[in-house]
Amino acid sequence: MKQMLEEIRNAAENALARAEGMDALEQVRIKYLGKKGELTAVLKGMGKLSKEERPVIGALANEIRSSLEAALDAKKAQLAAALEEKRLAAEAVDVTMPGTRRESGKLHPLTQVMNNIKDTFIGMGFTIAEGPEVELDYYNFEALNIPKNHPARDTQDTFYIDDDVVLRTQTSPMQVRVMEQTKPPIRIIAPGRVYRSDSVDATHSPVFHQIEGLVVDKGVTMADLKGTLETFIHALYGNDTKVRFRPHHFPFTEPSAEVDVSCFVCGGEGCGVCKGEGWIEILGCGMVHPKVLANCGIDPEVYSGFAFGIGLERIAMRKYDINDLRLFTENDLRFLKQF
Ligand code: 2NM
Repeated sequence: MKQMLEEIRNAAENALARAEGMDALEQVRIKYLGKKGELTAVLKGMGKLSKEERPVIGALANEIRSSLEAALDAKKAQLAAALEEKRLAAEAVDVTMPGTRRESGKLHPLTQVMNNIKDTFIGMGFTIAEGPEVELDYYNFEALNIPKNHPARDTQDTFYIDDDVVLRTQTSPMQVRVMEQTKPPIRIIAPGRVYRSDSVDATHSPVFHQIEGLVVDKGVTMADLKGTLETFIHALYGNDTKVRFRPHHFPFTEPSAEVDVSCFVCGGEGCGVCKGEGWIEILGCGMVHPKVLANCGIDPEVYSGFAFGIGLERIAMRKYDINDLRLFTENDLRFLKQF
């Protein structure tokens, strides 16, 4: 009996040593210490032993049981520690590894130029007025002193939704809306998309962008117009840029002018960019026509104002030396990444 017990101990210890995982360990426990286990079976047979033998064998059996239980617990703890170590190693993060770089996008060149121009005018105390791109004929033409028979109204030039509704051909209808609703002083810019019925080529597009400005107050003169636009142009092209006002005609301003800047490529000498002129046209402007003020409920005997219109695409094309309008809308990353 004693020998049997020692054999069980040996077999159990060997099995324990060989057990490689929690499942194997549990199998060992069941095999030797379980209800139907080998050690349990021996203990169950104790009844057949003599009075003298019983306590000796009993004590030995109990000693083996607790020693096996202890060994089992120790092995269990060892296995658990090994498993934990493995898990931690698998989860380890190498903080010295380079990260995966997320490429950031950037603003479209037209948006960048638009933001620059807006900032310049905001710096001069202007606020931004935005409004509908689908406009009433009244706001786009009639209120701006563009009569029914004016060539700008031809279906060749304007997109009509119906007889009274058009896609705005300029952002000035927004200025009419502001003048109708606001008592002067008014100092706004109206940036946004405008539409003309043009075919697409390098310099024409049926959709483009304008920034129009409007100032209305008592005593506003052409000198204010010139000072404001010179400040804007110097911010855009540098303080050395010369500015020239050339008489022109717009139905909504009187007098009207076009503004040229000294060529920023040759400085006025004459080159390919300015076509030998030394000057480049960049915007149109004028004193708001008294009829337009009156149409908007502003008394032209009390108030006067100036207005101007800037084509965004043209400015951006000059700034970045872009020779084809279509590049702005083709979404070619090779183009867009340059700005
Ligand atoms: C231009 C040129 C000159 C202009 C006029 C007005 C308004 F609403 F006040 F009458 N807004 N914008 C204007 C004047 C626009 O664009 C080349």
